[in-house]
Amino acid sequence: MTMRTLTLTFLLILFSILAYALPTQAEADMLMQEIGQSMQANQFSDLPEKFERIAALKARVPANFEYHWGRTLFEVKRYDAAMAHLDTYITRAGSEGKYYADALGLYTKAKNAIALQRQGFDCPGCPEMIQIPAGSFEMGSNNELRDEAPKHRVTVKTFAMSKTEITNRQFRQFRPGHDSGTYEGRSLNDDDQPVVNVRWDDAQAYVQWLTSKTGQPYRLPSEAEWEYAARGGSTSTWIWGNNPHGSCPYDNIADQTVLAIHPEWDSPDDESTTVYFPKCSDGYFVAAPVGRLRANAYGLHDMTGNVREWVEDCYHLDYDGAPTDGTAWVGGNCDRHVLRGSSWFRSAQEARLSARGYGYQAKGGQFHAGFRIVRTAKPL
Ligand SMILES: [Ca+2]
Ligand SMILES: [Ca+2]
Repeated sequence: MTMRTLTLTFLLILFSILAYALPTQAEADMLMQEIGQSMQANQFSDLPEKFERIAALKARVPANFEYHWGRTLFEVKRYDAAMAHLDTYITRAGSEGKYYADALGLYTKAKNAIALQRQGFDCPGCPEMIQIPAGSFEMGSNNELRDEAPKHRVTVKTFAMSKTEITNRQFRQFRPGHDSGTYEGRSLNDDDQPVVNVRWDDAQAYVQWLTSKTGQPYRLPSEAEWEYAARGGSTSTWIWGNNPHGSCPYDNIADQTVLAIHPEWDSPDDESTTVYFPKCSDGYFVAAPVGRLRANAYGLHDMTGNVREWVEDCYHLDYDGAPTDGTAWVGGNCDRHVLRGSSWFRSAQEARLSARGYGYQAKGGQFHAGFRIVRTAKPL
């Protein structure tokens, strides 16, 4: 082979490499530029796939590439992946690296966020969430109350539910001026009492706010999810069993504590058909701080007591045609939304696990009704 042929062959190979390499580098540079602009505008959601593309191109990248990748993943709350890239940056750049201290700080924050998530929190101050396993159950009852019938089998996917009702403290992170009010001079407004005087759409606004704050898909529970979670596998009438007078360890409802203050509210004649006041004292006249009484089998507190709880569903007169897949029933006339559980102001009859109630959107909030939240399950 002559020198001339060798040179030509060399040039040919070089051009082939350049022809291949230049567009690759050009694409990487373009992506890098886009990433820089988005980061300056604090917009991170589209960036992880751009970093992945650049990595796949195997193009030349700036020294701080791994740091920016890690920071982006941190911002979109993919903490495990963020830690991996920050770790790579810290190892490669060492203490001389421009972002060394920042990377260490973010690494620690990501680690703490993961630990918090494992304990059931999506952010400091967020409601504690409990993972509810998937399963199926018999929803409703075939008693004399039409709206609980027909009893029907419902299958529910796994989800996470707040351990307690949403508190005034939690709600006021969203709406600082919210006032839950008083009842007969007693405060309903303490930080750890459940938020009340909220309309169904206030509850919706809260879950939307929490979703945007955390990036997690929060929502109100469907009525089926609520009853499934409240039962925790129980088929008894009440979470505490079948004796109406056993409520006090579990539920703050209207009982002897209330009658001691308002004996005139007693209605013994009605007890044959409707249980109003269990013969025990839970110690609370108005709303108790959440989580004070015994939890159910899933670790949820105050499901059927303390305050009534908004769920996603519109109120229908019975379960004829209700979904059986655990989703909310939202069609039809939706002037009323379902409220579940009894409250400090209501009876043991309404604390039955199958009992249903409702509230009118147009009539505003109630002084003994709040809500709790769920989020679609995610692997932790
Ligand atoms: Ca009570
Ligand atoms: Ca409740």
